[in-house]
Amino acid sequence: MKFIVENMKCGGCTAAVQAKLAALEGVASATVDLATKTVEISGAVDADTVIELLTEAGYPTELAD
Ligand SMILES: [Cu+2]
Repeated sequence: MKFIVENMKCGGCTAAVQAKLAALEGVASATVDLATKTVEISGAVDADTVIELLTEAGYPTELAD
């Protein structure tokens, strides 16, 4: 699953997003790309759960493609 995550502006942001996702049950791996503001997630996790988690953390998120 690929997401577009707004508001990621520096390494601190990507680290925060990465940490949020790592703590989320069902996430096998999460790759955060600052340049393209995208996050690629694999694992058994619901897209809406990811969107809600990151949006509430201050990073408005939507599903890519
Ligand atoms: Cu930042």
